Amino acid sequence: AEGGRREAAPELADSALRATLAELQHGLMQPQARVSPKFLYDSRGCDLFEQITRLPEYYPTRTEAAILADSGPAMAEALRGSEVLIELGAGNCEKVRGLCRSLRPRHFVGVDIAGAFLRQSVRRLAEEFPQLQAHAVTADITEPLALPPYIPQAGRLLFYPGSSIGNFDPEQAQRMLGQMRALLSDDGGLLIGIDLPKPIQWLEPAYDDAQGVTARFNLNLLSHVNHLLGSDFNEGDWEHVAFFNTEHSRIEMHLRARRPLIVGWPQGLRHFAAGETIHTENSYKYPLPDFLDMLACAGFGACQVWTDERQWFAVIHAHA
Ligand code: AVJ
Repeated sequence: AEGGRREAAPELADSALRATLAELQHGLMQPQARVSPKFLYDSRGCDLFEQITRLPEYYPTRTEAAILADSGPAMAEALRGSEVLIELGAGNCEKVRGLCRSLRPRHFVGVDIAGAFLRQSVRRLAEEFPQLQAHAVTADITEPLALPPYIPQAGRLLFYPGSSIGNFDPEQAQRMLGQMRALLSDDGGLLIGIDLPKPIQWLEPAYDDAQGVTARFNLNLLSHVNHLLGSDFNEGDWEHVAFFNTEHSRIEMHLRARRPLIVGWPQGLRHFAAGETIHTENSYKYPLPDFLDMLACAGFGACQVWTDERQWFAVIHAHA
């Protein structure tokens, strides 16, 4: 399609925009084209992800919520003294409410790449918990994270729920766990949710639901990329694909070209053959022992694990 090219995202700062454009272009020009899953989360993407968490097929959110609710008192005991609750990828700040109630921390820090959405959620949380000093930090948590100097060092609990760590390949996940450990002094800890391996008949529908919400979520990435890059992707030219890659123990999401396509943007273009894909997301399902090894390698100490009766999902507290 011609004539659809716009100026690239004018609201981003120059250097951030240059880095984003370089990253997008580089991924799109690879033999197996790819776009990072972080580009799924523009404001429409955040709304669609919230809808996904309520789908009957999407078990992770409600399974984790049930674990957090059912293990409440035992968990609160294990997490005693956590004065500074820091949620990575906080999004709508929905999951942290229970912890705010049971732990009564003095500070909450929400960290997320989607700044405007985050600030709104943090504002709502602050209204609900008037004693809480609530802060919003807009950051890409894959980058080494520096927290503002007014966040106390002692008594930090990092909260990384939702199996978001599953989006990263094992090497990067290992690196990120190391970065998390580096944010903590010896009295700190990490509370992390991970999705566990299970039969494909449950895994695949969770990422390819009957109502097509996940398909819209995946396709929306193209509109976000158009906005950032000034490209001329048409959602209608692409099809949502999700499957479990057994060898790597991960769900893969792709967008598949329905016909031969030429996609252009101000600095380049790419031909796609019919059936060629853009890889948009991995969602790793780590066996629990493997993940506990990764925590130990990152320098974490004793771990306590809570899970559901089917062992579909685990919430792990790792001491610094
Ligand atoms: C937010 C990364 C945990 O991998 O399950 C949901 C994202 N992608 N449906 C996941 C997602 C498609 C989700 N995480």
